[in-house]
Amino acid sequence: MTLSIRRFSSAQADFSSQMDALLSWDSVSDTGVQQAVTDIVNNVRSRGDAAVIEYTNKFDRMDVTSMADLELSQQQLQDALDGLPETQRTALLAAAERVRSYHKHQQQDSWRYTEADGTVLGQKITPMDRVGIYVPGGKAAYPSSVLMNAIPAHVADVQEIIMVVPTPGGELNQLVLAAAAAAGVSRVFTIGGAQAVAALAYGTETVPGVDKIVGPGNIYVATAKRMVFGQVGIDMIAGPSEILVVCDGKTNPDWIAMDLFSQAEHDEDAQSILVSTDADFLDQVEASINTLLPTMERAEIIRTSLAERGALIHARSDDDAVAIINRIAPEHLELSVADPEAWLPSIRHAGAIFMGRYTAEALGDYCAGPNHVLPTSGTARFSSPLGVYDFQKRSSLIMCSADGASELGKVASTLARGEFLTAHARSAEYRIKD
Ligand code: HSO
Ligand code: ZN
Repeated sequence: MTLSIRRFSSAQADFSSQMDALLSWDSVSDTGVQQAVTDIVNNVRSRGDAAVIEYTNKFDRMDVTSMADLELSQQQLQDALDGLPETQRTALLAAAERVRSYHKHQQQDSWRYTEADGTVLGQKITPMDRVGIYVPGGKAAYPSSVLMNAIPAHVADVQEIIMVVPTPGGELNQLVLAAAAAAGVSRVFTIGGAQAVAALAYGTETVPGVDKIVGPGNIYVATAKRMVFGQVGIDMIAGPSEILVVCDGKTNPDWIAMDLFSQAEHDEDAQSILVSTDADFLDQVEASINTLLPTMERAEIIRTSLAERGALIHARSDDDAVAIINRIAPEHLELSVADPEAWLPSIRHAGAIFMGRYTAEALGDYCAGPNHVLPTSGTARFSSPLGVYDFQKRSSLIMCSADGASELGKVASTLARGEFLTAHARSAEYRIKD
C-alpha cells in the first residue's frame, strides 16, 4: 500500500490555509485526568510516603511496603554501567562526555561594574539546590534523555539531582540506570506518574522536595507538573516532536527519507515535513519513503505519523522556504543544502539547527553535544533548548557608596513621594548628604 503524503506548494493561492491546517494541533485536556491528578497530588501532599507506596503498588503493579524498596543505591547505578556490553558502555560515556563539554560552554558567570559615584552593581549566579528529573518508564524510556536532563544540572553545580523512573512490574531498565550513573544523578526512586511529581514537589518523609522538576512524561505527568508549578519550577511541557528538513534537491533522497522517519518513529503524533524548491526531488523522496518504509521496525508508527501529520512542500524560492521555516518555528531544522551558513542569518525561529547534508538530527539526539530537549509546537518563537541556565538563577547586586546613596536618594525620594510612599521617601532621604 503506497503511502501518500500531503503535498502542496507555496505558489498555491490557498497556501496559507494549507499551512494553518498542517500546523493545527489540539492538545487534549481531559477533565477526568485533571480530577485524578488533583486527587493524587493532594493525597501525596498530605500523606507522604504512604500515599506514594499505595499508588506505586496500584499503578505499577508492585508489592512493596516501604520506600526503601523504591530507592536504588549508587552501587546499583554503577553496577548497571559496569554491566553494559562494552560497546554500549563506551558509546554512553562518549555521548555523556560530548554533552558535558558542550554544556560547559553555557556556564554563566557572575558580573559586576562600578558606577561613577562608586556604587557597585552586578549579578550573582547561583545554582538551584536540588532538582528532580522525571524519566518515563516503558517504551518512551530514553537513556539519552537522562543524559540530556541531568548533565546540564550537574554542570550548573546543582548539589542534588533526584531522578524518578517508574518500573512497571518491577522491571529495571539497565541502560537508564547506567545513564544516571554516567550523568552524575545523586538519588533514584523507582516511582512515576503524578505521585512521583507530587512527591518531588512537596517532599515526603523519604523523597526530598526539589526546587524544579524537568523531564518528559505522559498526560498524567504533564498535568501534575502544571499543577505543582509555583511550588516548584518546571521545564516546558513538551508536545509531539517535529522535524523540518529543507533540501536543495542534491542530497541522497534515501538520507532525507530516513531523516524524516527518525522523527516519525517516535510516535504517531510526531510531525515530519520536507521543503524543497525542486519538485522532482519531492517525488524522489516520496519514492524512497515507499521503498524504505517496509524495512522499518516501527513502520506502522511512521506510516501513521507521515500520513496524518507529514508534508512535502514545494517552495517557489529560497525566500519562500525561509518564510516557511520561520512560520513553523520547528523543534529541529535540517538545512540539507550546499551552503547552510548563507541561510543562517535569515532563520529566526528553530529549536536546533542542523547544518549541511552530513548533520542528521539523529546525531544531535544522542551525542553531538547540544541538548535534545527542545521547544516544540512553534514555541521556539519564544523559548530555547534546555540548558545549564535552566538550573541556575540570578540575584541582583547593589552596593551603594555614600555618594551614590546621596545622589540616588534624591531621585528615589522624589519618585516615592509621587507614589505617596512616605517611608520609602524618608528611608532614601536619611542617606542624602547635608
Ligand atoms: N528526538 C527526540 C529525542 C530522542 N531521540 C531521544 C532519540 N532518543 C527529541 O525530540
Ligand atoms: Zn529522536
